[in-house]
Amino acid sequence: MAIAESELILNKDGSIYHLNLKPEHLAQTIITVGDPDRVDLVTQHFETIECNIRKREFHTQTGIYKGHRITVISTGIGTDNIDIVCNELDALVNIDLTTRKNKTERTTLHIIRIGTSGSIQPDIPIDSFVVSEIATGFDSLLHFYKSNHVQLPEISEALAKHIDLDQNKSKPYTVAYDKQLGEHMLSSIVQKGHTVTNVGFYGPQGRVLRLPLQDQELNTKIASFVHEDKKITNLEMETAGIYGLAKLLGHKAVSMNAIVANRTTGEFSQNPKETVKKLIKYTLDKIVDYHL
Ligand code: R1P
Ligand code: URA
Repeated sequence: MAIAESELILNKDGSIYHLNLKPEHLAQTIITVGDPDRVDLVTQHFETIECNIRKREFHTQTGIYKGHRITVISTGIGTDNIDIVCNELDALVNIDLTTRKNKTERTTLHIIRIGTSGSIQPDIPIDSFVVSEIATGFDSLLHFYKSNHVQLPEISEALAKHIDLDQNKSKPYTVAYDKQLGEHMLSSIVQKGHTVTNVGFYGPQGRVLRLPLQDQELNTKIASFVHEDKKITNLEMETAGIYGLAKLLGHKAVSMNAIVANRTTGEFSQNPKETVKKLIKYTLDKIVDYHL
């Protein structure tokens, strides 16, 4: 059955609705970043850039780095945007946009997030790097899909119990990285972690400016949760959504976090851009030796 025009929306030039991309614009290796301006920080290392397309917060460039074709796309902030980016990227490779039908042969994308994050452990310092081995989402994105088979419910349930989750908040969901891709990203300067994906930057991450929180102990409780001898390491806003949708759609994903804030010491990086730049170069070179 062809997918209706209201469901798979194409622009007049045949590009997909929000991302404004056509299938030929996309490489199989995709780096996602939150900030549209960070796309140039990645592609400044490229030998060539074949396209530069921008609509709303979605800024895309595809080019060649050390002989490898890579697409870099900004997602903006939050898993609501991740829903759009993952579904539209997948449609570009796995749906025939002319017939509006699923292709019989599937393409697997390698999706690598490079983003900033806040540590919630004193021993994970600012300007260090974390690969999310596990991501737990406190948004509710994955619950809108049939997704039990990709989730790790024992972790979500134990965490919900440990923090005495308020019943008005959505149930957490937990998904792992692609093991092979994720382990390849490790080194002496990049450690594994368990990332919590929050539905906001302030209240949902326990920040108080002027508004009191429903549970002011939430971060402390999250930080003291232990699963198989491992603690939750960091907070950000996209990883669990990326991991969940990538697994459901048959893609491989990993999230690389540049720690710019330490929520236990109250420190913020003196030079977050430099830290992000280091993680970008590191990740690009790891992608090249993965032979994607
Ligand atoms: C909040 O400042 C933003 O920073 C982090 C969070 O996930 C959120 O998107 O990632 P980026 O630096 O990739 O945007
Ligand atoms: N991004 C987040 O989501 N949280 C932080 O504390 C820092 C970056």
